Amino acid sequence: PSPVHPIDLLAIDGLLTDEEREIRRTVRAFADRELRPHVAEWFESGAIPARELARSLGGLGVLGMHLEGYGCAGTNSVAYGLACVELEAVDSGLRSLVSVTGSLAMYAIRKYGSEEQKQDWLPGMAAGEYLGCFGLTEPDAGSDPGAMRTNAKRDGADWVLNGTKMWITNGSVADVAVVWARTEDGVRGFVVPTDTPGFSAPEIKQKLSLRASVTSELVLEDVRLPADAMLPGARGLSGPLGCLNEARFGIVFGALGAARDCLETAISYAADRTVFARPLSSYQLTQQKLADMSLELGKGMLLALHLGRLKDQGVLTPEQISVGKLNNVREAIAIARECRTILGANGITLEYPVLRHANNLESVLTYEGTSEVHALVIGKALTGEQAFR
Ligand code: TGC
Ligand code: FAD
Repeated sequence: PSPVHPIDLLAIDGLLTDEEREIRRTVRAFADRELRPHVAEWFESGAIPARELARSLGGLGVLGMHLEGYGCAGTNSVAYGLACVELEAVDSGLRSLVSVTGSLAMYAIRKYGSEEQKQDWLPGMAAGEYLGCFGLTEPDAGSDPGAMRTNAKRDGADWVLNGTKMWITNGSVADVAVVWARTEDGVRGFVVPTDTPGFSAPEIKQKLSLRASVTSELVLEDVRLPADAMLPGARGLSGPLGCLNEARFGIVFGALGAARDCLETAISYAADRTVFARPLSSYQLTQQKLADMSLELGKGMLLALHLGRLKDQGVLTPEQISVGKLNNVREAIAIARECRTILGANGITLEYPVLRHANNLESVLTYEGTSEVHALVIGKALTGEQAFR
């Protein structure tokens, strides 16, 4: 590659191993072949072929790819992050499908599940035969999951779950839901097959963001589960929050994929577009915009890679993940919006990806901890004072 490659000006590629580059190449080729040609249509119609996608993503090996055993690929965290970049360079909704399946639902079962739960679900989820979702947020408890109302009560040996979860990715298409509920013993996680009587998952429509992703409500009305449906290894909020660390990590990388796709589009558009008799790319104002965006993309990638190396050494902290999520999503959305200005009116259509990415990033800024929540996590680390409540 040329030393001034617009998308890798800092030659960060040289910091990756051959295996990481190879995994990235494979995911990028798959994304270009199987996903990119269809994504504008999925976004416009607000419908994705989730089951087919899950099977092809399972075949690619990206579902739970950084988990060990049970049919999972067991790659390092950096390789997982790079896969997220390539998927999100197509659409945040596709990275979401992978994040929620692998980093939330599968991770919860892998980390906190019984041997039987792992055997029952993980190989099928890794292969994309079963889709998973993760129900933490409720209509009145988003940033403050400790305020959840969904509850699980004992009835003999069984558990009976009641409550409502909201904004749940993959909800209506999932075969299995990991649902967090209040019990006498604190918050516990439950593995809920979605065909259990009393469980329903109406899809949320009229979204203006993440349209190429299924988002649903989960309604639990006297959902009766056997005693062994509870995840034995998770007790208290640290259970679900431990899963969020995984998905947030994927977003630290993934958001930069959306930003990269926007910047590539803007650079190429500016070269082709003539304004006042010269290419748009020849104007200083345009070059200033492109230079600033390239700086933020490069810094964001260095940050992501640093956090990935820390994660692979087993020393990454939640506060460091908050630094990455806050910075990289904030910069990605700023880049997407700036690129939209370069495309002028063409920037508002689905013919180009920039406003689709910008709209998607509104969700990414909010889910997995809003930017405000991550600022407060960092604030607490800096001052020792918690300002959440
Ligand atoms: P706090 O009192 O601080 O902590 C309660 C317990 O949890 C532990 N803990 C963590 N453990 C692991 N990882 C973390 N990041 C943790 N943060 C806290 C903590 O040590 C404590 O443990 P213990 O044993 O002492 O009980 O909790 P708090 O109620 O004050 O809340 C803190 C706060 C606000 C940071 C937290 O609640 C939070 O992160 N809120 C945001 C919620 C959120 O991110 N929801 C995301 C839902 S899933 C989703 O959005 C999926 S979208 C994915 C997609 O489509 O891609
Ligand atoms: P609120 O918590 O009501 O926040 C509203 C505003 O108040 C925000 O700006 C917030 O930052 C601010 N705020 C909150 N607390 C404070 C404070 N202490 N100080 C200052 N400001 C504060 N959840 C799941 O469990 N599973 C999923 O799969 C999932 N997928 C999602 C998919 C999409 C497309 C979206 C949009 C959301 C998804 N979510 C999911 C939910 C997501 O995690 C929540 O939306 C998020 O945690 C914020 O909660 P909320 O929307 O209730 O906002």
